[in-house]
Amino acid sequence: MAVTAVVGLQWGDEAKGKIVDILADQHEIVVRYLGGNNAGHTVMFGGETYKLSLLPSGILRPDATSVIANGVVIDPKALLGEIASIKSQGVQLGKLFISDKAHVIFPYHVAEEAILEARRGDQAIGTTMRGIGTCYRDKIGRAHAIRIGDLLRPELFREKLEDIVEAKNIILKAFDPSVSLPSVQEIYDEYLGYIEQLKDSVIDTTSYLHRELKNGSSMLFEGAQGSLLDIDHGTFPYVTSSNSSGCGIQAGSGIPSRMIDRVIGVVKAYTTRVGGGPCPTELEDETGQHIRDEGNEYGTVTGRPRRCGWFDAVATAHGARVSGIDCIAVMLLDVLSKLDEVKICEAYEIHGERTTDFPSQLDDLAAAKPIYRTLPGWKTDITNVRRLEDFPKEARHYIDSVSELLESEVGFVSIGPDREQTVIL
Ligand code: 2SA
Ligand code: MG
Repeated sequence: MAVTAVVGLQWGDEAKGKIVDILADQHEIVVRYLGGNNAGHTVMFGGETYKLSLLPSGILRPDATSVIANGVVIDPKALLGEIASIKSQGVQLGKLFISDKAHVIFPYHVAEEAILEARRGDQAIGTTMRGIGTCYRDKIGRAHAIRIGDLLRPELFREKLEDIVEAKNIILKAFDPSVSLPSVQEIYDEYLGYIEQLKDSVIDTTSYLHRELKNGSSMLFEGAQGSLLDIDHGTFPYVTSSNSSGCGIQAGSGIPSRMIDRVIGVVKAYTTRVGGGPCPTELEDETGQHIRDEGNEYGTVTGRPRRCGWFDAVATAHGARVSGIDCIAVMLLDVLSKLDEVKICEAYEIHGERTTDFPSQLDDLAAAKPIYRTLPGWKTDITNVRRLEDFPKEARHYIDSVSELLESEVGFVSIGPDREQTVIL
């Protein structure tokens, strides 16, 4: 298995971390290419639970190399905190490389996000409040951006910071006169302290990854969030601020997609969403609460209850198309085991018309009425199943229906949190 990518096809939290963990020991290098400490990956092994946010899952394996590539936005304080917390769990960390081109999150990014979200009132995006979107915006805007490589050049860093802090004070105080940002000196000292601790890991990861590809090293690209949160292809503006579908790999790492041998699209057997924005199959009833309880559907980073609903094949197939997948991993199938019947949304009705195209406009998506295919439940504990042929026929039927609607083969079915609770096809 030379170069593999694992990408979420829904609104994040598809349990990508589990698939990455299963594949990690077949790959020498694990690469994160987008997002930041908004992501939450839970990996369980040896009876321990590890919560990762910014660190690639490869970090839990001493023989793997983890790369935080250029497309990631880095809050160095959060990164150092995460490293310390994983170490305190007794893990011997693998080697870590950080891109000198990755952009840096500063306190003014977090402050500005709080102001912008508050101004949206009941239309708030429901972000993770980590300064992700405001940092990406400054990257695209160029004028107020600082990269990891800049922190290694103290004079340049200081010069940029003076200009930026002045501008941020003008902008943020116009919104909210009571805003109080740390001074240039405070930020400068704080961030020089962080980079001092991280500097041995900072390299040009693009050149490194290309060299390793030439050497024949195996690589695993670890997605964060999901395809429907993609800034271009997701449910804008209720999205994250980066290309969180498979599209992001190339820009976020410098590795062209034609060099990737296999893209695995990860889907949950139902739908969840955290934050605002339309979600056509959401169930605001007992069944929705049942799924939330059975699936323990609460945010890893923020602890927010996730919105739950039936599997949405229209939305997920869109995620699958833009991500260019080779197979799917169907996760958390066991969560549906107690239900008498299960539903899959196979089309939308929008303003009286049936469609399987995922709408590009938010008001059309908000108007979409799911057209369901109802399937019988399996009403059996499936957590001990290890082979596809051992699933009850109703569960097989469910898996086959998902595969048919996504026009993709199934590569994995997960029926519990443990590594062993995975049927590999
Ligand atoms: P942001 O903070 O700018 O990226 O938020 C924008 C939208 O993206 C959503 N988002 C997520 N959705 C699901 N899971 C995410 N990661 C954490 C997790 C979230 C948590 O794994 O559970 O703990 O709450 C994630 N990160 C961003 C977010 O909800 C906004 O809708
Ligand atoms: Mg998550």
